[in-house]
Amino acid sequence: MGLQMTRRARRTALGALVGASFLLLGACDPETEKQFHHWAMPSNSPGTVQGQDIFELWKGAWIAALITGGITWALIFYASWRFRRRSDDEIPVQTRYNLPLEIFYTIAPIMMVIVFFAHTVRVQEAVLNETPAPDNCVQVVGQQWSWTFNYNESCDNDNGPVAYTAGTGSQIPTLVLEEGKTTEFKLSSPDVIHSFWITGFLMKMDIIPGQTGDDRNHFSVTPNKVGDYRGKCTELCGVYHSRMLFNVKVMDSADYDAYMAKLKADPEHVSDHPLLGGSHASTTAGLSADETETGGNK
Ligand SMILES: [Cu+2]
Repeated sequence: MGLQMTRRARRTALGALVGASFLLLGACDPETEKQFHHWAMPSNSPGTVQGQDIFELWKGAWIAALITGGITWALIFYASWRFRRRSDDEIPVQTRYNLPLEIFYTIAPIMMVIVFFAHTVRVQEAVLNETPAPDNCVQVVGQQWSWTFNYNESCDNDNGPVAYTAGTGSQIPTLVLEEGKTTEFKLSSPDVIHSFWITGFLMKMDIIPGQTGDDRNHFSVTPNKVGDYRGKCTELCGVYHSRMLFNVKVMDSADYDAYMAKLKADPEHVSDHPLLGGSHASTTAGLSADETETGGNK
């Protein structure tokens, strides 16, 4: 019996050691280490004013979960040690009902869900709050299977002239944003539901086909850190869903203006109306010429 316990204890210690070394090994990689400091979020997050609220919510959820986990583990270990079997011919008192305990473990999770829910609603309100006058407006099109970004000349006129960039299945487009300025995204899809996600901004939103004008899903961001970010589609939207990547560059105002001036001077990137997919989806962007719409080669 004594020997068994020792062997088990030794095995447990070995397991803990292996686990700890995995953690340490992971922490050696600088990117992973940065993510540890960001509670497993991308190292360049939150990246926007609005993302800060989301980041705080995420951190709070982690802390609450860790406290709950700590208490639960402590109770498990305490109970299994304190009420262990002490000899071969005797078993510990068998308790079937404990009303106070049962009330506790019914009420406690309900309270937790209420608190999580309240904070989630609060942050959601803050993040989706309309910004009265955005500085820049971008009409984003997610189409099978890439992205088109229409930069409005004026936020007052969604149907007016735009400068645009469009990706294809084989070329990843880049969305350029201005640091310290609020950009409003209006999301359109000509085909199926996609989802617009800039990972470092900690915020994503579905793109629903059929929505037009001001009824489209939309939200605003105010990037506050110059740098490169990654974008993805997070709605399984077809065979080449995995190709729906885009890059995001946040630039200071001088660089942004220079980029826009260059884009507007290029006849291949200007249009007198936004490209919102439809007939454009298979020509302007989405597919390279040698691929059929269902993904095979022509
Ligand atoms: Cu998609």
